[in-house]
Amino acid sequence: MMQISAAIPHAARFPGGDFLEEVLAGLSLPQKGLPSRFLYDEAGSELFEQITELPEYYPTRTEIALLKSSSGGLRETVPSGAAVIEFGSGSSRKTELLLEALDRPCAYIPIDISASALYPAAQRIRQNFPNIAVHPVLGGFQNLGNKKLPIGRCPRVGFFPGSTIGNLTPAEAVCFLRSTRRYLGADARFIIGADLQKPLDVLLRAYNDAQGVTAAFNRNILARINRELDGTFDPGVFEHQALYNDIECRIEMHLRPSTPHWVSVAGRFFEFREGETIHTENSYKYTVKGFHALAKSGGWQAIRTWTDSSNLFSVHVLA
Ligand code: AVJ
Repeated sequence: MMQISAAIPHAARFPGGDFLEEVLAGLSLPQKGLPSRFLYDEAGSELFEQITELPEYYPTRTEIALLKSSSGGLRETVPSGAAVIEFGSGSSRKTELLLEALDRPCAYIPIDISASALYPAAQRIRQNFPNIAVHPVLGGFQNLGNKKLPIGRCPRVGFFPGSTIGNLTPAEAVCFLRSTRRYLGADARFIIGADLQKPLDVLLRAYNDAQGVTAAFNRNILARINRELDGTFDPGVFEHQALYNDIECRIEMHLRPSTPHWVSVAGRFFEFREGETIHTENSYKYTVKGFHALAKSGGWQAIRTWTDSSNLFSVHVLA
């Protein structure tokens, strides 16, 4: 059996690699787990868009309101003529607010793992902002390494909204922040949305919605494995679980078979014992202070922060 130390960060255990290898490795762990980016195939990206409109899911609408009300401040803190590089851009819904807030942005580089989300969004931005050069990059945002940016010497601003940073463990987030610092260069700005700690009932409702959209989003990864990797999961047997881990300050999504279960994936067998789950996603919740400390460990300094009046969500400009 593969021995994988819990001390090795998620990103190192699951480098670039293909879906098959990562699924086999993840299902071989003592706590079965799948990298959360695999939730976002075409169906998953579509389900996530539906989540953002649920009454219980406060992050999207709160962040949009914050981006609108902070537009003057965003313009002040980002140099004119900047290139916007968005990590995990998805449908690029919030980007338009940023592009409208900034002074004559020159380019937009959306980076996303889902082609079905990335290319139509890039096309929409091109149409709505004819003066901005749009260069979509298909791929994960975590291992950009030496990928060159096609934007010459304009000032750079990273954009990482939606609390996607909450999918990373703090150790991974620090690695990511350090690598974006190298990637974006000195004098860059980085605009990040981070979800905040709040009463448990609000958090739990946001990840266990009444209509079951989040449950469908979570289970979709099993259908994807069945389809793409010749898997035999019975998605109907798996319950969606979202719980708050108050030691790590994170929501965890799990899939839990309601009966003892075994499956095969690409000809390999995996057994689920009583109570065993697949851990599919983390969503870390920060305090403003905690997020500033994280940014500092990643080599950045928070120069502006906005929160809504109910303290649900925060938007930060890092320099
Ligand atoms: C896109 C990762 C920010 O963690 O809130 C929503 C994903 N998962 N409901 C989040 C998600 C379940 C979302 N992020």
